[in-house]
Amino acid sequence: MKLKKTFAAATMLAGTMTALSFMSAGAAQAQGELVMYCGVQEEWCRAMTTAFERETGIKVSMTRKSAGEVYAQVKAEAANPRADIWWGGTGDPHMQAAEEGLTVEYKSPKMSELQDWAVRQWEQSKQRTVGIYSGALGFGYNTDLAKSNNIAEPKCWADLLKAEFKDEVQVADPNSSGTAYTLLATIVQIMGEDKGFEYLKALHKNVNQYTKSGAAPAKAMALGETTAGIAFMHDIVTMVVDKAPVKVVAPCEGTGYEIGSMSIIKGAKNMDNAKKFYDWALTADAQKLGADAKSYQVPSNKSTPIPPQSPKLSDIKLINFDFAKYGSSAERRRLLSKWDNEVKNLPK
Ligand code: S7P
Repeated sequence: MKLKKTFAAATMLAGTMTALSFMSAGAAQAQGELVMYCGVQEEWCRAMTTAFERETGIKVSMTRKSAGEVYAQVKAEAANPRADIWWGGTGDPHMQAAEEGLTVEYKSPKMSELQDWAVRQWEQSKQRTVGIYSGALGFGYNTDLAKSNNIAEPKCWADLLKAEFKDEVQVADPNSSGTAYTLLATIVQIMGEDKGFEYLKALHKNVNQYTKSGAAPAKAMALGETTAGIAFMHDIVTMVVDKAPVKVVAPCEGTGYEIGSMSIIKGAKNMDNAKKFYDWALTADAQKLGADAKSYQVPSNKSTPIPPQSPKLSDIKLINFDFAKYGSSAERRRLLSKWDNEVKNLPK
């Protein structure tokens, strides 16, 4: 009987201790994790993940997706968010998420270290997204293919409409890709909406594939799968650095650019860690990791050296891109659905 009681007490104590240790393991786990949605190239996403884990001991669970896809996922998960931080990708879906209350205000102590354009992005989004890098849109062409097909060097957006580029231009779908949405907004701003859509319809005739990711056309060009590809110029430079027979073009009519952004997800389960990552990602040292991963955007921290390979923004004819308008929820939805209805499914 006594033995039975002692056994019962011991079992209860063991049960309580197991429960306590399980709870504290749970708490320690919650303190030590961060779920990141990452919008840049996989190599840079992984470099950021590894460096942050090493510096803080916080375990990062990272998923790489294109900008429009991350936005769609964050929106779908709004009632029970899975991610804590959304790092990278073009600014427009970050702006849309900010307007729709999917992300939260945050003022990092690192704000004073940032370029004006990065701070402007933060101000325009009511402190819900911040600029982490910038880069210009352009296109490139495979010099070997152009030579063997007798195609003259394209220099302007208009050149991509020429008959010799029939089925030889690749670009992403603006619904999934921030790069392709930047193209859509750029063309509309340069040409006006009516002429801009005429241009996109004519371009459609020469497009061989609308890819999901914005950098895919740069990779396809490098592999000789398409003669021309529209992408951010820095993504094409990565191919050149890897010795692909590819030339980068800054279009003669002028071009748009991006402010790659970072936002904290509303309802983040690891809010403190999201803020820790946010502050760290704005430091000069963290921003150096981009160039190490062959990503040649212009960093937003004023003390991070601009990689020598980065296309020089001051040498490119940049348009006065209206980030507030083209990042607004209504305008983004309107333009995307117009592109779906009037361009995407046009017969060739
Ligand atoms: O590859 C880097 C980069 O171009 O990717 C981001 C952008 O969202 C493009 O990816 P998607 O078009 O697939 O969304 C850019 O912000 C970044 O410079």
